[in-house]
Amino acid sequence: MSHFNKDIMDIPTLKATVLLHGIPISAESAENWERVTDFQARPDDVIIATYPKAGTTWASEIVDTIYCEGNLEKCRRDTIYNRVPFLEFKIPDMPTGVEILEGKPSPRLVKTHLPIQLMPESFWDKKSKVIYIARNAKDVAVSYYFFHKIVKALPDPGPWDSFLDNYMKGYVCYGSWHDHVKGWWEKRYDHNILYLFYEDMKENPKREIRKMLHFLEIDMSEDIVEKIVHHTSFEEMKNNDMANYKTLPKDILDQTTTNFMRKGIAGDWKNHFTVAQNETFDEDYKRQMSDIDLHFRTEI
Ligand code: PPS
Repeated sequence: MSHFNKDIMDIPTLKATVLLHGIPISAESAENWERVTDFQARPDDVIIATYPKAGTTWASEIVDTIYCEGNLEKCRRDTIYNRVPFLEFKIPDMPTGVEILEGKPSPRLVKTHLPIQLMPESFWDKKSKVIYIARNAKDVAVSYYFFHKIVKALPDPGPWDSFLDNYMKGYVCYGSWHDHVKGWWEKRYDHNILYLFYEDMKENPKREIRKMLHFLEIDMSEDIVEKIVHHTSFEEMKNNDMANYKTLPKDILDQTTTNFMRKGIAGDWKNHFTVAQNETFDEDYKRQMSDIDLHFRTEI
């Protein structure tokens, strides 16, 4: 696990975060922490858990479309952040994720970026189902870098080189990618967890949607599955205002320079990592991931 001391909290990418049980979390969210910890789960809650930028919105749209039995009209009833509320979300002058979730009828879909050790206990007590999506560390780094530029609640990422360095050390909101993916992987058989990979979803979305359906114990005709594959493709979601976050005001998310739905591919890191950055990253990665049998594809 990464170790933090007080000095590192001066690092620019950790601005506006505080350490909660050793994990940097947005200071706003931390203010609401008791409500998050005490969150009352329901047995039929379905949680989409991810490290940021791993495909949360994609998986959320898929699961909501499954729950709407492929009725696209129904999927357009509201924005993705209202259909699948963000558990630990808190920014000024908006209802918190917990508040939105408490007001929702069952079955609720819940988004979270929490590392497994910070999940509210109630999810385990109630045996709620969790779909964890993991994405390779390099593409996440690039996606997270661009996201820092457009989301106002996160600090400016600074130059790419220093962002990458801080990311490798876990000095970003939600901490170390390595610890996050490993933590969820190690506990995947202790709870009701389906662990999937973004790259597999890109390679064969229908196969991965079938895995979700099996896990959720839902039967679905081939026609509807095909419809879900199409509706949740990158191009469709990019143009769907109920999924692309375009409904958020600019002072929360400013998509003028970069879209939230940016590229949606596996392997974009090659356009951003220098040869030297890649070597340093690979060396560090080997060290951090040597203690676990968990393998990612950085291209497909
Ligand atoms: S967040 O803010 O953490 O909830 O972001 P998250 O949704 O996890 O990740 C955003 C990245 O996922 C890409 N995306 C998709 N890829 C493929 N297919 C579909 N349908 C899709 N929807 C979203 C999105 O483009 C972000 O990745 P990058 O690499 O930045 O394009």
